[in-house]
Formats: sequence, structure tokens, C-alpha cells
Amino acid sequence: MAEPIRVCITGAAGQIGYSLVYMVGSGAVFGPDTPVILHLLDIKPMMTVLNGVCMEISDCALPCVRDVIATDDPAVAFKDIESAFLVGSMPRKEGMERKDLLAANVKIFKVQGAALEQYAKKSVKVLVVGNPANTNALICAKYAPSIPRENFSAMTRLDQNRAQAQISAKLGIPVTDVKNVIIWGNHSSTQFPDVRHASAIVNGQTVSVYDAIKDDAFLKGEFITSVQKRGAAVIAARKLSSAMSAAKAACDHMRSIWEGTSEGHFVSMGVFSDGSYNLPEGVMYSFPVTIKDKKWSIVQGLPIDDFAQEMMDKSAKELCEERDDAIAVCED
Ligand code: NAX
Repeated sequence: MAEPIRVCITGAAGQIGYSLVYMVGSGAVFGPDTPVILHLLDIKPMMTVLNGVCMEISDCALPCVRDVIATDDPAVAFKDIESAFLVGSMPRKEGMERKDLLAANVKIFKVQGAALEQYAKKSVKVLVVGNPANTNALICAKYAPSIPRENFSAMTRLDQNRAQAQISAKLGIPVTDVKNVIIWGNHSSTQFPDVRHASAIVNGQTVSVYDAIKDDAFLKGEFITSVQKRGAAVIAARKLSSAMSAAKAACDHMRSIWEGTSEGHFVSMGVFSDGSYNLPEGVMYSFPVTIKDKKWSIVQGLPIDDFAQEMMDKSAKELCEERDDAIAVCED
């Protein structure tokens, strides 16, 4: 077996954490032959719950888990880690405005960015899941200046998986036969799920999803809104927000970083915008990316029509506003 890698999961006592620790411990991210040392962080009042999670990890007898460190101290949680799933954050409470939530959560990511700077390996790959994920990732990177900013990304893979699943259901084909669905922008209701560049295998032939579905109104209307509002639909049904699917998506995202993307495939993730596709620089925008040697590159040259550009710009505008609010909160 290879040397163990240290993987941190924050919010490990929460509901996404509950599924995520199992998936990471079972080898679903770093492979069945790579042992992991799990660093689990949560806040002090959750330490009893976290201890119960540790008992269950032990009882799973997972072959990949070499050790588990449960703590409420970021210095311990981030020490020498190579991979971080930053899930822990404050949930929206009743009567809380989006701005209040942003203010509370970006402060957490400011503190964690500074702790990553001090304790993590400089090669650490940081995936931010806690909302507002894109802007939290931006703030986290800002306060960890000696870690390359390309090492930070925000999760829109759940949105991508949701979109891919919807297309596969519509076409009656396996989800693995749909590729290159894109999520542009923010992990919020302004995101733009785009299948214009996606393809599917239908009756043994690779065809464009647009040609296979042949329903422009659906793809520009109901499809987009149903992906945008899927999180709310899960809450309405489950009385709890997405957890198993969010954990699976986080694993997919980190595995893509570790393994890279295969030829002809791209995935979506929130990364530092370099101004591609006439979008503003300096925000964490979800783009289609290819990954090689743990480094992502934004897919270039996709043709963008007026409808798409308008949708992409709308989400960019929201991200610029979030960034400005977040920086003001952090510098206060
Ligand atoms: P839970 O409330 O079940 O768990 C959050 C955990 O984080 C709790 O155990 C809490 O004590 C802990 N926590 C709070 N502050 C912390 C801190 N400073 N350090 C470490 N731990 C801390 O929420 P859960 O359902 O697990 O969701 C976690 C986050 O994921 C939320 O922000 C949620 O909005 C976000 N999501 C993001 C998604 C995405 O696609 N990017 C999708 C799923 C999810 O909604």
C-alpha cells in the first residue's frame, strides 16, 4: 500500500459529513490502495456527536482508514493535510437574510484560510462545499496567500450530477452515457445548467443532447429551473437539505482532481476566473475544466450564443456582489 494521505473534513458531525467520512474512508476518492488519515473538524458543542461518528467509522472496519483525528482545533485539523473538504458552516436560520448568512460564513472561511496557510501542506487541494461555496472559497484562498490559488475550488458538481441525471432520465439512457453537461456561475439559483455542448449515447450512436432531445423550450426553460431549484425540492420532500448526493458530488469533485479527467471529458467546478468567456476576473466562477496532474484548465473556445452569455453574465453579477460584500465583512 502507498503512504497514507491526510484528509481533512470539516463539519464532520453534520449531515453531509456523515456520508462523506464513509465514502472517503471506503476508498471512493483516493482509491482502494491509498490509506487515509482522517482529520475531522467540528465546533466544540458537536464533539460528543463527532465522537459517535468516530465510533461508527471504527465499527465500519474500513481497510483504507489508517487513523482518525477528531478535533475542534483548526491547527490540529489542518496539520500537514493534502486534501480538504470544507463542509462545515452555519446553516441558514429562520428569519436570516442571505447577507447575514454570507457574513457569518465568510468569517469562518477567513479563519480557516489563515489556518490552512499556517498548518497545511502547500500542495493541499481545498474543496469548499459550505455555502455560499464560491465566495467562501474565494475568501479562504485570500487568507492563505502562500498556497497557490489554483488549489482552491468550489463545488458545483452536485448541480452537474443533477443536470446529468435529468438528461439521462429524459432520454431513457444510463447516466454514464451523458457527458459534458456544464454548470456555469454560482452555486445558487442564478447558476446556468447548459447542455449545448453535451453529448449522449443513444441507440449506440454519440449524438448531441440538443439534437437528441429536440426541445429548445424545455432545455431553456423547465430543465434549467428544475436544476436550479432541485435543492429546494429535496428540502421540501425530505425536510432536510441534500446530504448523500452532496457527499457523493464532493467525492466526485476531489476524485476528478486526483485522477484527472479522461480524454474528451470535462467537469464543472468553481475556480478562479481568468476572464474567459467575457466573464469578470477575480471571482470563483464555475467553468467547464479539464484536469491533468491535479491542475485544472478552463475549457476554451466553446461557442456561446446570446441566451447563454446573458445567463452566464447574470450569475457573474451575483458573484461580484457577493465578493464585494464578503471582502467588506472580512475587512470590517
Ligand atoms: P449541517 O448543519 O448538518 O452540518 C454542518 C456542520 O458544520 C455542523 O456539524 C456544524 O457544527 C459544523 N460547523 C459549523 N461551523 C463550523 C466551523 N467553524 N468549523 C467546523 N465545523 C463547523 O449542514 P450540512 O447539511 O452538512 O451542510 C453543510 C454545508 O454544505 C451548508 O453550508 C450547506 O448549505 C452546504 N451545501 C452545499 C452544497 C453545494 O453544492 N455546494 C450542496 C449541499 C449543501 O446544501
